[in-house]
Amino acid sequence: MAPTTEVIRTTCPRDCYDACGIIVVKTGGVIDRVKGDPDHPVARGTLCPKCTLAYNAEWRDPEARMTQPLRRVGPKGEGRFAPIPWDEALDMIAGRLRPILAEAGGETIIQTHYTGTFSLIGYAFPLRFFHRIGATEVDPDTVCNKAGHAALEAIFGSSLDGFDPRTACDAACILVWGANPSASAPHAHKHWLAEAPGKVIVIDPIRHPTAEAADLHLQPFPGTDAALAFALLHVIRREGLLAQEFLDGHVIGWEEVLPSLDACTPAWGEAITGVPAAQIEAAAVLYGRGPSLLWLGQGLQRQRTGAAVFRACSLLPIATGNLGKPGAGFLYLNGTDSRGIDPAYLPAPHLSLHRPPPISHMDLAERLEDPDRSRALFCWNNNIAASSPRQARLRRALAREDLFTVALDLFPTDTTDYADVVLPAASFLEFDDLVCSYFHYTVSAQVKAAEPMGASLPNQEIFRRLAAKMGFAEPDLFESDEAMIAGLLRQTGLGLNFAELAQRGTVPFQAGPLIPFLSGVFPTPSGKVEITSGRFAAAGLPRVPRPDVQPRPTAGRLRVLSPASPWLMNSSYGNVAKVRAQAGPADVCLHPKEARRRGLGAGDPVLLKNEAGELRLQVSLSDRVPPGVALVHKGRWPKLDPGGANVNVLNGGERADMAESSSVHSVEADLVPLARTERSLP
Ligand SMILES: Nc1nc2c(c(=O)[nH]1)N[C@H]1C(S)=C(S)[C@@H](COP(=O)(O)OP(=O)(O)OC[C@H]3O[C@@H](n4cnc5c(=O)[nH]c(N)nc54)[C@H](O)[C@@H]3O)O[C@H]1N2
Ligand SMILES: Nc1nc2c(c(=O)[nH]1)N[C@H]1C(S)=C(S)[C@@H](COP(=O)(O)OP(=O)(O)OC[C@H]3O[C@@H](n4cnc5c(=O)[nH]c(N)nc54)[C@H](O)[C@@H]3O)O[C@H]1N2
Ligand code: SF4
Ligand SMILES: [Mo]
Repeated sequence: MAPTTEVIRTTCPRDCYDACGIIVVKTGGVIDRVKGDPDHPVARGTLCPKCTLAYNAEWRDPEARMTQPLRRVGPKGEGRFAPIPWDEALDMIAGRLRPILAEAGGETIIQTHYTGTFSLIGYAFPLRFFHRIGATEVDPDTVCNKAGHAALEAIFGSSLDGFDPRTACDAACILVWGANPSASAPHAHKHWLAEAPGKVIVIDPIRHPTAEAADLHLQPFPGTDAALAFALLHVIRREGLLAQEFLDGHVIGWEEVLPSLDACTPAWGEAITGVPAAQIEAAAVLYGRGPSLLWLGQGLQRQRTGAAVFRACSLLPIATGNLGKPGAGFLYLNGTDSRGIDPAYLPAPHLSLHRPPPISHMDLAERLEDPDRSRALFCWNNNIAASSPRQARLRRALAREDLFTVALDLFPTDTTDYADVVLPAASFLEFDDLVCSYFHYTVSAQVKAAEPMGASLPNQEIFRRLAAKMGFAEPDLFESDEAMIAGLLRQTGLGLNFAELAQRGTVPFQAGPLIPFLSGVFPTPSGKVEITSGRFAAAGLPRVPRPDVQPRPTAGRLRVLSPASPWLMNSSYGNVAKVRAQAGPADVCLHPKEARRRGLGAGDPVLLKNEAGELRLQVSLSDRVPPGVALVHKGRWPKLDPGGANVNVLNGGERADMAESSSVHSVEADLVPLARTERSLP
């Protein structure tokens, strides 16, 4: 008899705008293919190449995955471990935590987490455990997008109520500012933008494939976007495209911005940003006539002046009244609240008796250097040794013998190499959960397609078991996945149970497009858009947004941009052999003129070097990158590259201007040629 074939519909839970629908094909009870769901409106039958490669190789390979709890047997950082049973691993952890809690307090237990998996329960349920013990959270958004959130919340009262992508059919213009959908939202690039009836404008220092496909690409030097926004506003006002009624009725502070527009002519804008005045004119008119959508990238705010940039860019929809109507609005990230989900339900912060202040990723290395303030570290859904700032310093701190470290992951990463105990996490193919795209207003089922590999367990089950070992009794710490999924689905009001959702895969949250701020009332203290919110002054920023820019790098230095690679998902897939083959050796991409000026050619070995560290790379050439900029993609695994480092070794952890957030795209470095023979050094 031929083996039976079974098809399971599920959802990709990576930190990606697309949240693709997946088809898992099983033959004789074993998965033999993971592919795009042809019926899914975003995936349309194909996953991105990186996920296709990873989900059909290492993610299902017991040789590549971690399948048992491990106890360290070598020096920290070497990654030498012995397998141990779950009971022993959890006893060991509980045995270390109890005295720390009794003697030093929960705040000396540092926990870092993020979006390694972004399914709702796998992402948030473990926080219940950390709230219960009063651990110090490393605020996850500080490594990614917190400055932008802070600025948008202050101005609009929310950073999580973006336009509904379905409203693109009503938009005459879509402005993508400092995002690279061709890498970070590949299906939005391929379908959503390509099919939008309106004109597409991209503002990005790099001519990435989305910029290339756009009707208009403005290429400012990094860090000059606030000036560009003001030059656009100058033209918008001059052309009579201000939405005076909206400004009069719904906005606080516009009249304080107006005087500074006079000087911000397109010629001035060109001199400061490098964008030709004619392009500034054209973009301003296109956007200003509207209706227009504004996609604010996360890359855009990873700057020292990230919040100032967001304040300036936000003036565009405000001044032109592109808010609260079809075909208009801004999008940063769309939150789950707008799908009815109570943000406090999964993390259950009420379990904390004492909640120590969170710290920033910018301060993580320093905190971990201090034995009095950090006795233990938990790292889950997050690969800090690859992705957090101050890489060299952080790794030295992680090597502290007395820092009791627990890491959860699917794979033996640079971070797990430093752990005392490693706990193997099950993959998204191995448990039920829900996924909410942060772009599309949808709700999706993540459906178990196989048993957890080896002895691995989903994050949530690991923390339920650890809570039991600790002798905790609060029922919230033991809530079942089934009960939580049912509870979450009830909150959405969709009227579907999990089996029904699983059958459909993905459903829209509502039939037609959501229109945020439709009532004209904003969730700010005044109910209006607050350009001059007191939160800015409290953060030490000017009361009124200004066209300030960051100084260009000093002579000889390059601005290092380290955005998303199309082949990697943050640091995920850094170990996938076929992905590594596609991504090639660690490279720094330069404009041919920049390289020529320095006497360098393709393939030449170089050192990028600054106060924080140095990184050995190979030169590649492309006129997509402007002169003065070095493009080095994020996410490679340090231990698999020469020198055991990646681009974060150059990231000194300097903060953005708000919310203790990352300014990694402001990093500057010198480029030092190496002799060809030095290339083969270890
Ligand atoms: N230079 C530079 N650095 C950056 C950035 C940049 O632009 N430039 N961007 C920053 C940004 S935006 C982010 S979000 C961070 C993120 O950086 P990372 O922390 O590297 O993020 P991921 O690769 O998404 O996930 C982390 C780990 O989660 C694991 N994982 C996957 N599924 C599960 C699971 O179910 N359970 C558990 N326990 N683990 C799982 C993966 O194997 C992976 O090792 O990097 C930041 N670092
Ligand atoms: N393939 C892939 N997809 C991903 C990820 C990944 O690592 N790989 N990561 C996921 C995560 S965690 C996140 S946060 C998102 C991030 O997705 P995006 O928001 O797209 O962020 P980045 O890739 O960091 O940078 C986007 C763009 O910002 C530009 N940029 C940098 N500095 C400036 C500036 O000063 N001005 C302007 N105008 N542009 C600037 C960069 O050139 C880059 O093209 O992507 C998610 N999707
Ligand atoms: S990472 Fe993004 S593009 Fe790739 S399969 Fe997952 S959701 Fe789709
Ligand atoms: Mo991110």
